[in-house]
Amino acid sequence: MKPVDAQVRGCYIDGEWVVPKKARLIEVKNPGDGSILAYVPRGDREEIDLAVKAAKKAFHSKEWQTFSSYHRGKLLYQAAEIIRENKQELTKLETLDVGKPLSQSAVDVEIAARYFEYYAGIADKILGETIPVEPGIIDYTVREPIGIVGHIIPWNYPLQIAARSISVSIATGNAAVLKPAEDTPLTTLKLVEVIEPLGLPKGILNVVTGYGHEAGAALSAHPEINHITFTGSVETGKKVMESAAQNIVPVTLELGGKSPNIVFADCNEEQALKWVLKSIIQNAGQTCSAGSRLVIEKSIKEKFVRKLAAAMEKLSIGPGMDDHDLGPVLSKKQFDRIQGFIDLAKQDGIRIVTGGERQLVEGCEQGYYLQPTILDDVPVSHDLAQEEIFGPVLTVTTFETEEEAIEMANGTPYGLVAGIWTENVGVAHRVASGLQCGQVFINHYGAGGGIAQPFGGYKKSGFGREKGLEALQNYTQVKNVALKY
Ligand code: TXE
Repeated sequence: MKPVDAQVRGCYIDGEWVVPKKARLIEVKNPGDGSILAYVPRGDREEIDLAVKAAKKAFHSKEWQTFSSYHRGKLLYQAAEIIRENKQELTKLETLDVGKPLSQSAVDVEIAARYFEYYAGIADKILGETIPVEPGIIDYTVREPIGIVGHIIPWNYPLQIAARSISVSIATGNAAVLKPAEDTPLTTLKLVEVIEPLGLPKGILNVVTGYGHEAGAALSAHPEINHITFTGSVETGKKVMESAAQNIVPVTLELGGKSPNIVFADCNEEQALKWVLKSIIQNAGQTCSAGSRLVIEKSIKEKFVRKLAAAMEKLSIGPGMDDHDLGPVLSKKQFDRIQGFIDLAKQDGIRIVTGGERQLVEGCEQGYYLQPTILDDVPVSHDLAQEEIFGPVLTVTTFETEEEAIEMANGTPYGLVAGIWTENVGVAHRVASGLQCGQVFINHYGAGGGIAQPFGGYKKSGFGREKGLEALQNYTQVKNVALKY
């Protein structure tokens, strides 16, 4: 695989690939074996400013203002086709950059293409309303683009989130500036490279690579952006919100979770086992919606956890390029963070049912591989049951009544996703209604594929919704027009 050549590619600003004059570079590493994949520019305030100014000029240009919604949609459909034509290369690049198994990266590429198709179809269906205020007045609303949207992208699903950001921004008629995560910028750059020939007006789409505290901070504090979308940690989300507040810029924040799978004794055990497992090992647990807490009815806990542990012990661990069940975690920083939580479990005498150790993989000594881990009977208030671990680590807590299950599920600062496992429809809907979170799956985890379903958090998981039609609220603003005749 030929790495992205930073000397040639650099940042994408105003329709040009530019390497900043200072040419300070960031090493991009392969989490699988620690090797260097590429170098990208360490953009900061200066490059962000150039990108925002280019976006602003492009947004107000006659070319963009007269670019019909039909043509925006058509271009997005073509982008989806191009993504599929480049599926192999994007898949490999995502695996090299993030570490996830090839089969999971292939799904990410398909989802990226589908975001473009979904929002392509919407481009010419962003409707206003007429409002019957009083006789002699015609009153209507127009949903207009918000302007320049800044997107701060995380490292765990970089291609999917870049595709979502670009497709919805363009569909709604905005201009975009993307800041990929410093660890995983390669598929965002590749995506922009492959769709470049479609001929978007210069400056409508820009990418500045760089560190969060430099390029990311400069983007969220820029006075000329009109909206910012951020996916990442609560701590960084607060900083983004504070900066945006200085300029009265609205933000959409997706800040992760501590999502429970609530398993009742009458569940379909086979399905529950399958999805509880999948939801914690997907992308080595580095997923905002990971099912990281098993909240289970006491009477079936022992048997269920035993079977779950047996299934975990059968999983293969190794480089994403060999498509194992579990790849490495992203970096030493992430590994140390997860290991810190496992050490805490040991220190506090919490039973480790399985896992809990680093997995050495031959030939990949510089990669950070972790055994999938189950921590039993974790008290609800313990840090392990409260904080996002962001690794393949599942905590187990038991309940005896439905009310207790709801209370436990809601008992963290987060509120992103929850799974409910029961054959009783009444219980399923009562529990769903009692949950304080943005998305509930019943007898599945991830049903529906995500693209058309609004996604976002309650409580500290953030606010605003990405995906689906709901996302259009963030990317448009409403103008009311009244005419007296
Ligand atoms: O996140 P950061 P990190 C959680 C997860 C993980 C923890 C730390 O628990 O273990 O966060 O990961 C940019 N102004 N999630 O340190 O810092 C940064 O460059 C503006 C959950 O990687 O939030 C990157 O592009 N931007 C999660 C993005 O923010 C800044 C996904 C995310 O980085 C910035 C990722 C600043 N001051 C981590 N500092 C999810 N919700 O899925 C950094 N960034």
